[in-house]
Amino acid sequence: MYSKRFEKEAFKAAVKENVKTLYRKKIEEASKQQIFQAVSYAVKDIIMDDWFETQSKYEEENVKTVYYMSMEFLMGRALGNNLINMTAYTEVKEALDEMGIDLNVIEDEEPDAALGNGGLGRLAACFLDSLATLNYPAYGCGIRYRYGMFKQKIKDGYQVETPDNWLKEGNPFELRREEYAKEVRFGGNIRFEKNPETGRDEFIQENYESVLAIPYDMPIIGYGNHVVNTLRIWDAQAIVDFQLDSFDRGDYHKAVEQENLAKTIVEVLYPNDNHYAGKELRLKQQYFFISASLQELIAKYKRTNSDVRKLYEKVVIQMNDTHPTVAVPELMHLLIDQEGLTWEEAWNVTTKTCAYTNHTIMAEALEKWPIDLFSKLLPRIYQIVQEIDRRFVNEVRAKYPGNEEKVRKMAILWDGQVRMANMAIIAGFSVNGVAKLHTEILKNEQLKDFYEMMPEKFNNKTNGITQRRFLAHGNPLLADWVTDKIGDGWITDLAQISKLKPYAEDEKARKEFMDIKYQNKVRLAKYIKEHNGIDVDPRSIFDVQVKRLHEYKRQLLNILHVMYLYNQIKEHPEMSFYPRTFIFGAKAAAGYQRAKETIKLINSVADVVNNDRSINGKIKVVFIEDYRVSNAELIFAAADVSEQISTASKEASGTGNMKFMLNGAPTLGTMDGANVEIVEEVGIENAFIFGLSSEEVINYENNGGYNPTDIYFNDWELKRVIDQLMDGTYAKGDHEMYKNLYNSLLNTQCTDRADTYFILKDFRSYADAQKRVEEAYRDQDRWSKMAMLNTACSGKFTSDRTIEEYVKDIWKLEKVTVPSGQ
Ligand code: 26W
Repeated sequence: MYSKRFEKEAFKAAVKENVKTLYRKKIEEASKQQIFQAVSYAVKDIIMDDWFETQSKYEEENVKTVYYMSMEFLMGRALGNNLINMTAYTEVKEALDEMGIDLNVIEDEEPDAALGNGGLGRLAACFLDSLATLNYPAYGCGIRYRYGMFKQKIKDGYQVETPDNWLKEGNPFELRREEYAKEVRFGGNIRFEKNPETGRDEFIQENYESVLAIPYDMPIIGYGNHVVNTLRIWDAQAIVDFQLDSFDRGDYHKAVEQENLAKTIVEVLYPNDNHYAGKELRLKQQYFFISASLQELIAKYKRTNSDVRKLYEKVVIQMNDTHPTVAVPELMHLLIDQEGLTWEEAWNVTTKTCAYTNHTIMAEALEKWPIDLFSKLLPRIYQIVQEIDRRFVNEVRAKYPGNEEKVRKMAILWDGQVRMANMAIIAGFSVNGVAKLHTEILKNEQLKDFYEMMPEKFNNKTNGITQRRFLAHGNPLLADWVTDKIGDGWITDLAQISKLKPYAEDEKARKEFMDIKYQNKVRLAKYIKEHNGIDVDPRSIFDVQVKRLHEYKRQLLNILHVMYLYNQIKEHPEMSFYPRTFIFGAKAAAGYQRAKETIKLINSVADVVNNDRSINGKIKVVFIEDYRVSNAELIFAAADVSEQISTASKEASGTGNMKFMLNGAPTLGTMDGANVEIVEEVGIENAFIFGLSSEEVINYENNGGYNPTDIYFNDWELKRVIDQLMDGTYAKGDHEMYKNLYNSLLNTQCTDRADTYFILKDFRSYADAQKRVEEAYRDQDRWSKMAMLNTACSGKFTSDRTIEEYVKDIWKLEKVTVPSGQ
């Protein structure tokens, strides 16, 4: 496809030339990092024509565009993925081979763009990949954090966070777009004036602080279609020299203040996942990137369209959770105060432009800003929120006369707080959940009142993942095998992967499939040896749980079960036991005590178990340091078992579960989030399901919880495991080390309910499911069928399908074709 421009010799020459002009070096003298840079610049050069063509085509055809607003884009590395999507990976690999350079080694030089926490940020990245691949006009809008997700080091078993200076060596793929800079204002006060000419009320912000937002563009390459979309992330810069009132010029204090404001705003990604902390700086970040993005989007619209009252015909804004919800009042503000629309006109535009995705039902994740803080930082925006709220409350009262309970639940402003989810639902024309079960819980429980009042807004969009990164790039052996069997249509049409189903009955194919899994396990074993110094046997079952560390995800259940197995093996050395490697990877939010204790526990269990020769290596426990997108690709490819064991009802969807499935790992999980749909696709006989159902969990919760002490006293093996948290077994005699974990399970000492996440309640059922895993694995015939069927039935879980649904039901975009740049 790119054969003409991807002329091998020209590419090689470009790499050499880049090494020379960037570093004044010959290729033999250049470091690996320098070669990475040189190769990336050569690749970017090739991207440029298509990028240019795509954007001109969009402008020419004046197409409707989706703006995906997100505080997080967890992109991972760009080089390999770009090459895959340019369909040039093999050619470039060959070209570099001829120069004595190993592309894989060069890829490892690239830092992950880790501008996100977990699921929500990675989903945004998968969506951008799918949008470009499906020929849809789209922008991702976010923040160019100086420091992304922290790097995790494990010291003495504890997590230590270090800064992620991902821009240190420079980012070869980004483009700074100084010419699109925008001013963003904070604080001050609002002066109200009647314009004598128009007779309209005008609101003027005075005594504010401001920063300059400068966009950096990253190319988002569609697979084999010459489409290059844009991820636009904003950097902040002091505005002092830019546009201060003449009165302020030379004000040294102000200059320093604005310098500081600019520096702090984009300094760092908040590393909290599913936990709202209420920090002023975070609200600043939100307003900063939203205001800049909206100003730019309106300016862009006006370049080709005359009537801003019809903005919604060309623009749709998707709000990735409530984090960008300040877009609602900001759009109102820009339309009213700058574009001169009336309230009604502006509201009409806003409510036809904005849509909202909910990613969690966890109460502690809901963003509720103290009115105090909100109104001081964003005085004009706050006035608008008040007016939106006033009008909405009137509507509620008209619809439900005398029912103040409805107002209490649905108002935006309540109890001294601005409730962002309520604003997103009230102003959005669409509210979607991210898996069937999640959407049902939103409608019937969490957002029940809203659903009753405006059912037409609610819809489900089950999440998906991109097979380009998580199969084509991450698992090249399996990718080639699949292509060999069914052709390469799956790369852009994952539904075709179902053509593999018949091969589940083919013994030779099954063996090939398992051989590939084995080789991927060898690859991961090597990584583990290099990074952890632990020897693991690739013939053992690789049982993997990788995701953010959170109590509701129940890594604790997993490790308690490992402790239980270890006790059993010690007690009955003769017992038959299939060797298992339990692999964990997880970052804990820096201030999340129990999560950090869980990491320490996993590492301590690893220490004890891995070094106990008496168990003959039957169990190994590995905690992979700094779990992130780039090592995730290796991990999914090598997994035998996918642990998706959240307390039912708590995991909105999960997307890791889909990546494991695609790579042929059956799910060991609860009926939660998208696991429900995975089971629907693959059949319950090809998964290992256990535990309370979401109804059961919700039922307990609505009736004051349950009492774990009965279970504790009636199950001596489980009791022994829990007691081992306190008896020093895994703490070199220290009896305090895991007391927070112990208390969270049984006690009383904590403010919340004992065993909030039903770990004791689900323990036996989990242990039983684990037993079934072992039995199934012993039968390699049966296992290989299951594994292959998981891959074969994963078609639904491509983000391409998800994006087509967003387009059809919410965004209403048209596909645009881009001719080759040549
Ligand atoms: C304000 C603090 C905060 C930060 C992040 C609150 C909430 C979040 C995110 C919504 C957490 C998140 O990543 N949620 C995950 O979203 C994925 C994509 O939809 C789902 O697959 C996961 O189940 C959900 O936990």
